[in-house]
Amino acid sequence: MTSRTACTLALAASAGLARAQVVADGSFEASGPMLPAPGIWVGESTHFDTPLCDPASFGPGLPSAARTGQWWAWFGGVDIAPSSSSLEQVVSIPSGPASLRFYLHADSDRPTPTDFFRVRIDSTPVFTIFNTQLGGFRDSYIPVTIDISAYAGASRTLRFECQTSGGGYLTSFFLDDVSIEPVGQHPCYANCDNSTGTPLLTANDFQCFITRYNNNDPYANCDQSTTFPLLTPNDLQCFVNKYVAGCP
Ligand SMILES: [Ca+2]
Repeated sequence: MTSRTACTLALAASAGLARAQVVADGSFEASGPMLPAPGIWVGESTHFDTPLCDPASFGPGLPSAARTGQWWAWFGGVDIAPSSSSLEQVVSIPSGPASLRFYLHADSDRPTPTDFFRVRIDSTPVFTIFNTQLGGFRDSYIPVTIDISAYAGASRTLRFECQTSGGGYLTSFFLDDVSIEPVGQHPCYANCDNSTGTPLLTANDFQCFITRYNNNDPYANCDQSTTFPLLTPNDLQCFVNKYVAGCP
């Protein structure tokens, strides 16, 4: 092992530890610079070394960018031939309710639903989106939150995968900021600011909700909707209802 490789591995390890998260290197900043060697994320791609990229990898004219940092994952992006690509890592999900969260941005000029982006836990698909379902994902990164409580309390393989069919049509899915978070940090949902005083619910909770809504925080998906956009005026009404109902 060369000293440079050892240094890179040490940096990657410290980056993972610093975050202390279930998903290591969720922003791909540690794995990207390790190319073409496998990093914390293990990637496969039909036409490239890996789905991971940064601006220096592809030069000018990129259709997207990292949501945070310099690195993100670009699935698809080939119009002359079919493509298949994936990224995966083994995660140890603590017991209890848990959510998988990631940010997705996408584009496609294909009129038929043949290209898709899919998330699997072990072999089970937990999220699939086809190129004809992109909606607001075309405009910017949008957070996606998936209840993965059924997979908690064990080591699982978290896998993102994509298949596109080429033929002159271009479909791209861009991924960044993957995390797995415990659910239930808010024992009483309406107590957005996690205050402990009396009264428990105050105007601060409204302000807190609005701020998190504007930041596209999955917390603000009060009605637990799964269609896009995830955050709608229904969520504000939902929050008001929970606020009025009070906390036990
Ligand atoms: Ca990133």
